Amino acid sequence: MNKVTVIGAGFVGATAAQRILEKELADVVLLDVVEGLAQGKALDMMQSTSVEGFTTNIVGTTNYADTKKSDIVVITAGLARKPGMTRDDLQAKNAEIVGGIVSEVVRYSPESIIIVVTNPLDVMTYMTLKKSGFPASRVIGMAGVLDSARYAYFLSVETKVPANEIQAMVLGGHGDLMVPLPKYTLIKGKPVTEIIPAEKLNAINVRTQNGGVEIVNLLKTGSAYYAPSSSAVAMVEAILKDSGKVLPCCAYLSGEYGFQNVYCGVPVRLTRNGVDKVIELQLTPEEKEALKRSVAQVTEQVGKLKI
Ligand code: TXD
Repeated sequence: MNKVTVIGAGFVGATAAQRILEKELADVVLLDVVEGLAQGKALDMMQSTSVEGFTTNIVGTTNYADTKKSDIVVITAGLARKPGMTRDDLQAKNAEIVGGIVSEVVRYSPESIIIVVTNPLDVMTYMTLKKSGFPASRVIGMAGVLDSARYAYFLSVETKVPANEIQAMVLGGHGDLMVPLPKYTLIKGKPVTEIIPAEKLNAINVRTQNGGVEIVNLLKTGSAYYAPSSSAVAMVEAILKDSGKVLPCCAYLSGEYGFQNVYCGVPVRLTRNGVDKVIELQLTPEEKEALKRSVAQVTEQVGKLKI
């Protein structure tokens, strides 16, 4: 059986653990610093086995020894964004948290693939690469699947086409400057630009860019976790099943799209080894410019890291 460790037993971590269990993708180790939190949630999930019928197992712990030899480690630990708090406010605190976690992951699961979820996503993923010393193929961030899923949902509401028949594509950093790509977004195989008038489409693009904030403002405390956990688990599934599926992920660029030494949301082919290939789409000059702005923002934030 595959083994996936989820670090952080908060909203995203616990929901991701539940989805992995119920899909029977792997046995799960759920780890949190708060004594009893991961243990309690794991016990609760195990008590649902006879009802749900899954055969996978979950252990809750505060001890990294239990995470030994994980195939994948999903890092969700950190502070969540509160209303009025920007992603940037989170950076210093979460860098400290994620930095500490990465040392333990390297120690106990040196062959693992790390999926970073903690915000600010692109910066945390870059830091994880540098701290772990892992090859870039084994350090991936989750953002693009979520941003594209949000885009697909908004487009489905507009067109009344079920979201699972919409192939949405959003690139760039996981921030206000992310880049929805209408040309590569297909509704029943047709580019969305041929279906939705430009003005309406623009409004949907903007709503997608603010997708996280909209939910933070509604919830008042905490941030989104159902779609984020689904998105992280989609990456886990593609990797464990060696599917070769192309998903938009936060991946390391070494020349692709004209960028070097930076993490950015791009389509990647996922296999059992992690990122098998970065897929380069043909972008319009405007999209290229938007991607450049998004990457510049990430690079600026990375510059503030103490690594
Ligand atoms: O698209 C994306 N990448 C994101 C990112 C979508 C949604 C949420 N995103 C970010 O994930 C969010 O901004 C946060 O940085 C993380 C986790 O969000 P979540 O909503 O799960 O936050 P919680 O519920 O506060 O859970 C965080 C848990 C909590 O239980 C803490 O006790 C724990 O992290 N924590 C730790 N666990 C282990 N080790 C350490 N050091 C640690 N510090 C805190």
